[in-house]
Amino acid sequence: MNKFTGVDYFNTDSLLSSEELLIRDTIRDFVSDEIIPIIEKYNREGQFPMQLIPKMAELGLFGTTLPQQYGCAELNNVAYGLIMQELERGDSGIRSFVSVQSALVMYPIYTFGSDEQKNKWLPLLAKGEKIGCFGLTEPDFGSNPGGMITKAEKVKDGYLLNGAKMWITNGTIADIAVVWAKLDGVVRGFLVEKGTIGFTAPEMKGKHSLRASVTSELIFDNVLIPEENILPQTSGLKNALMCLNQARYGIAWGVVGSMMACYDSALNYAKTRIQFDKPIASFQMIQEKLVYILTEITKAQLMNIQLGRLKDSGKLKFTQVSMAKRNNCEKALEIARMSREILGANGILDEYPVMRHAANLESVKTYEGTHEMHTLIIGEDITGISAFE
Ligand code: TGC
Ligand code: FAD
Repeated sequence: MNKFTGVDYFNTDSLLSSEELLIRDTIRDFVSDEIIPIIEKYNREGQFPMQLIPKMAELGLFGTTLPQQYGCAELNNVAYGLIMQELERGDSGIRSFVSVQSALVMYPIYTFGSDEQKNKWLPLLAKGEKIGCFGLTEPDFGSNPGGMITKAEKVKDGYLLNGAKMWITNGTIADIAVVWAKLDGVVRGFLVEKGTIGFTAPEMKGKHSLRASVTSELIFDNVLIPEENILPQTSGLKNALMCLNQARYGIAWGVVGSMMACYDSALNYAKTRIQFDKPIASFQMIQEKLVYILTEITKAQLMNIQLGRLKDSGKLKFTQVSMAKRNNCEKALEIARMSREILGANGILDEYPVMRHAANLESVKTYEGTHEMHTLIIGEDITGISAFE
């Protein structure tokens, strides 16, 4: 197979610094050498490749933008985005693992945690010696997390936690769960450690999507959380939503990796597949699809770079993140389906990555806020009128 050299019709590389390019290329090689050769097997078996965790830690992929004092790489947000893009070219499940560890576990501990919590957990999470998960969604509250019924009650030695979370990435393999629950009606964040009495995290089975990622329920049955495990700076749903911004930002970049993988596969296939005595790439309707795909990749790349520069300058609005997440996930799924069409019957085989990406992207379009939720978030921003209810 030819070495993947990227997709860059508008020379967007010229908008990146030499350090950003070096980081991108390092992760690109890691994905080509260590993820792509094994991912179909793990996807088929419904397993997460745990052996990648120390290698990803060594590459500085956990908590990438956080300070070096915690053992993190302290890179800028564009570099972080490029890392997400390259990982998702391998598989959305691998990018999900890194997203959750970085954006949904290390970020809230760093932003809302005490010094003790930061010093204890961040270095271990950066080294991949501990794995985290993030519990917001409940069986009956997905798009509307503010309705959550998981509840914490103040008791003598800490807090008693009761309730359940569902669809939690990494739940079963996590050492620490960042769990959102209502305390006296106010949403607060809690660190729930594996092995705490009354806490279980069974894996959810039967997924057709994100098969190389662990998805779990979290069940809390009178779980006693020690006083030192509440995230002290949390005081409302807004804090959980701030974490989502970090993860949605990574997804907006990540799905461009899926787009590139599908485009690369479809273009190579179209140039070599002969029908009616010609390569199918010579037919106008195939070319139209390839041009559409490349145009959407280019638009997403340009959007992401500006998104990243805004984030690095501290000017990014969460509604702008919603626009990028909404657009790029929708286009990535469309591109995966179109690429599958170009590959004809071969497109359904796991010899090619497109069907796996298409299946994964169904989840990616849904989690971190569905397409409809992001439409309503942007709609509210531009009209001043909430259409949620
Ligand atoms: P609402 O009244 O709109 O907002 C409450 C307060 O929060 C503010 N806000 C945000 N702040 C920062 N970032 C954001 N993204 C924010 N969105 C809203 C808002 O301005 C308000 O502030 P204030 O000062 O006025 O109080 O809240 P609502 O209860 O009406 O809910 C609407 C909302 C935004 C929650 C809903 O639209 C939404 O986003 N639903 C989607 C839920 C979601 O995305 N869940 C994700 C779960 S985690 C996950 O999926 C991980 S996937 C992991 C993987 O990669 O594998
Ligand atoms: P629902 O909220 O029930 O929505 C169903 C449909 O109704 C959707 O199409 C939705 O857009 C639409 N809808 C809802 N309300 C409205 C409205 N007002 N107007 C118009 N349409 C509406 N959550 C976590 O907390 N942590 C995780 O780590 C995590 N990982 C996940 C991993 C996977 C593989 C998946 C699939 C999900 C994960 N989630 C996680 C959960 C995810 O965030 C939710 O699935 C998502 O927020 C949507 O919630 P829901 O599935 O309950 O759909």
